[in-house]
Amino acid sequence: MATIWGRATSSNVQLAMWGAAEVGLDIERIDAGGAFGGTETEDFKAMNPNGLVPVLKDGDLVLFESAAILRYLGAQYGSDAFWPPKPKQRAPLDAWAEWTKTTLCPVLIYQVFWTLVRTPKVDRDMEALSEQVTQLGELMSRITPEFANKPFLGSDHLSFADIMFGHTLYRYYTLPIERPDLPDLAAYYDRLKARPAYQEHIMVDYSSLQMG
Ligand SMILES: N[C@@H](CCC(=O)N[C@@H](CS)C(=O)NCC(=O)O)C(=O)O
Repeated sequence: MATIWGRATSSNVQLAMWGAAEVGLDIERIDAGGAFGGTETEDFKAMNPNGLVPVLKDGDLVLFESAAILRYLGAQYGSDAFWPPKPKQRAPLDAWAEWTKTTLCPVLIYQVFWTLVRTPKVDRDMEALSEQVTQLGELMSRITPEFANKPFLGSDHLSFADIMFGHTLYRYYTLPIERPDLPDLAAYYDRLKARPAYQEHIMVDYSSLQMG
């Protein structure tokens, strides 16, 4: 059985766990990070010198970085739909996966979510937040045409790109922010919410992270 270290409230852990579930990998999760600690030990640092979660152990392979973990799971265990073997089919999906990690997540997670959840009310920069929320809506509008004619991200079937992008939507739709009206995106989110693995690994209550 493979193992992932990381607390269930971490979005990066969530995407690794959801990916593992969708490729059918039998996996156990060990709480680490946040209030659970355990990431500063020598043993943990030997697995991830950054002292961050998630970390995957699969046989003799130990891997950190959630995106690398997801791509490994896809390549090693995914179906041809989840991880298209032809680079020319996979690369356009990977473009949106990479965009999610490098363009969307910095705004959604490290700005908006961080301000509204992980920052005490008195310290929140509401002016900056307003601009970030507008930017976030623009980014979501940018990817939404991908769902106009396909049920999943650029595909008729769920792929690794849906794991990378789709995991962000639970936070996007549950944060108390204004959102542009994007029916195709909302319908896609409904399709994800119907999946048991999404319910189990992504729709995780994050109120324990909330600062007053
Ligand atoms: N780029 C890394 C970022 C990992 C990361 O920042 N993990 C956070 C949780 S989302 C963490 O370990 N924070 C410290 C902690 O939870 O103790 C990845 O995608 O895996």
